[in-house]
Amino acid sequence: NDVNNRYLSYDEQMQFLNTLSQQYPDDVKLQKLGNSYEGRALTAVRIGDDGSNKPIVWIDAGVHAREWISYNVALYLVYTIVTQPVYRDLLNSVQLIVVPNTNPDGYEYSRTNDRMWRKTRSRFSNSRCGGADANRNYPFFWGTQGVSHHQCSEIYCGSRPQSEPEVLALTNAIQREETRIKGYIALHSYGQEILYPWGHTMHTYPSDVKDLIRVGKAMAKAIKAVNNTDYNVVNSGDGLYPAAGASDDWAKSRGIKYSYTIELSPVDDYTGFVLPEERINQVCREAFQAIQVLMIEVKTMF
Ligand code: 0X9
Ligand code: ZN
Repeated sequence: NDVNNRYLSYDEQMQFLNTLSQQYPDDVKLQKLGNSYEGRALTAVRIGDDGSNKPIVWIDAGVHAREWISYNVALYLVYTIVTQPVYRDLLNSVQLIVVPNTNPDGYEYSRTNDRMWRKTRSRFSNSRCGGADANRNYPFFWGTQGVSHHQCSEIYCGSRPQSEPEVLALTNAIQREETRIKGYIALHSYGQEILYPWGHTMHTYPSDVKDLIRVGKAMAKAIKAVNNTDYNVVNSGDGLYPAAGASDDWAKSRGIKYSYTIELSPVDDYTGFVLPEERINQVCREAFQAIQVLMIEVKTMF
């Protein structure tokens, strides 16, 4: 398959998922969560959903359009866990929900017009600038720190929490099952970091931060075992920068215990967001190991 050696268009991504769900109808169920601003379907892939009450790990990717590697990591995860018989056991005790493309409008714009596009593609009347940073648009300490209220900014937080249809669809979908969701990862790039809450401000941590660090380090260790790549485990507010209205903080605020943002490869700003296609495969294999660690951690959480 293609997902580990080239970047796919949104249509190709959907095609890939459709084919997989036809080949594995019992294991791969596609669920439409809503539409993007420009009307593209936001699709969740439900894996190991056999109707029983299992803990859920929720993975979403590509809220920032230019972070292309995240889409491939999400699709590789879906493909690998479904096609490799060795993961059958795990899927019997944990359900995986993957939203491989949370910002399809932005992604297509990044592919065709502006490689460095980050935001959604929503339009505002009387403004020459469009789009909001969907990772500043979640309803938790919305609009407070590390955001801009100017429409032309790369970190414009939107006119109100959940102003972006993509964020509204995702928050609604997560809330429908939040009591069962024990792990959440937002896939981003770049930096090779596993970020844990809180990120809306500095020097502020959840009461169970020790658990978040412990599992974060286990994920980093699993990544390193693949090809000696280092990912640092850091608090997002202290180690990166405070930024309010991000999905990881919101997920944590809803009671999802293990909530992270992973900044995938590279670590250097030489290639930055423009990761060469030859490197897709390794990044996918590394992130897959980290996600497996999280699935194993939550499988007894009921
Ligand atoms: O700024 C972001 O949204 C993320 N970094 S990125 O370079 N991919 O844009 C980090 C978000 C970390 N989480 C919180 N600050 N809550
Ligand atoms: Zn990002």
